[in-house]
Amino acid sequence: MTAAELPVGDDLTTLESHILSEEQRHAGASGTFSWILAAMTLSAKIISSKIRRARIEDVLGSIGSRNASGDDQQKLDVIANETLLRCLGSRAGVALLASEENDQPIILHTEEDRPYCILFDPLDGSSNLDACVSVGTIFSILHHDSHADPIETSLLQPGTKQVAAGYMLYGSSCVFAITTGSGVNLFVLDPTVGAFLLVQENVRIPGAAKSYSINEAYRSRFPEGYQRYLDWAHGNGYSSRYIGSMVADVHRILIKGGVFLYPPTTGNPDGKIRLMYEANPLAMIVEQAGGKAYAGTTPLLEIQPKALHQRTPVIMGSPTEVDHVLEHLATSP
Ligand code: AHM
Ligand code: MG
Repeated sequence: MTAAELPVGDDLTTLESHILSEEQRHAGASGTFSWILAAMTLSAKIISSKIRRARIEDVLGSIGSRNASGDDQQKLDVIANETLLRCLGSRAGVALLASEENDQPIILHTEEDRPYCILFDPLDGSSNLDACVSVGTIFSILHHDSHADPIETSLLQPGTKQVAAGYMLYGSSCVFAITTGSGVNLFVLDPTVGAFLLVQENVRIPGAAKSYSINEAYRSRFPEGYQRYLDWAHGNGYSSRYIGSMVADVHRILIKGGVFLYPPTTGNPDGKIRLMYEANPLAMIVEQAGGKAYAGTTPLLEIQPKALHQRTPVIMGSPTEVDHVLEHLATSP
């Protein structure tokens, strides 16, 4: 009798089993991380299904109030935020939760055996929801410093300290991108079985692509270096793509290459993007895929945060494309 061969195609792996097998490679791992990721995937499935039924359930549109960052809150911002808080709030190992939608962080536990803090933007790009444009959840995981005093200061760590980061993109398919510091893996939700399946390991961002992503309507309010970069790009055959959901724009750049920019403007000298909830996690993903991320001329992940909701200028994407922007910033006053 001859041995049977595996059926055609590669092994099928879910996000949960992938994380479990990664954890088993670390001696002494407690499994806490897997529990947290299971909460993230559950949140993603709930939020994804809410978005798909939003028009039917009449949960589109604004609720008429503003969040901690001063943005108009959508009904689905609140639903996504509550879903994440409910899924993560009871997980072992989580000390602190911080959301772009909440003024203050939530202190879950103060015991020493709570090793993680989780920060998230529940629904990035939510102002586009009424038009059925892709939106996403962005998250960042940090080690908790149980000696931090007051305890909330444990959250104020630079992006270089992130243990893991990722996003769930609710687009034509529901994608889960994650890094734990050794490359980026991509999973897609198979709605027929309710599981995120691994579709690509160790994603690499294209080294160059003649494409930029910026709200060019604000051009006259950008510092001179950004305006000169845009002139240079116009003269060099670049095309422009701007979805207006950073998570979707950055995902497109991860797959197809290019550069995402949200510069300072005369009205907002620090730009619009939130450092802790949007810029840091997406920068970790981009860098882990071989790209670069800067805040002006400073490496983005090295910024020491001073406040939870602080904003930062952003340049991230393919290494060659980020370099072109930096060259123009370096030669401008
Ligand atoms: P949000 O978190 O309130 O949705 O705001 C952030 C979003 C980003 O996703 C996007 O890149 C940016 O705002 C778009 O801003 P603008 O309309 O100024 O171009
Ligand atoms: Mg956002």
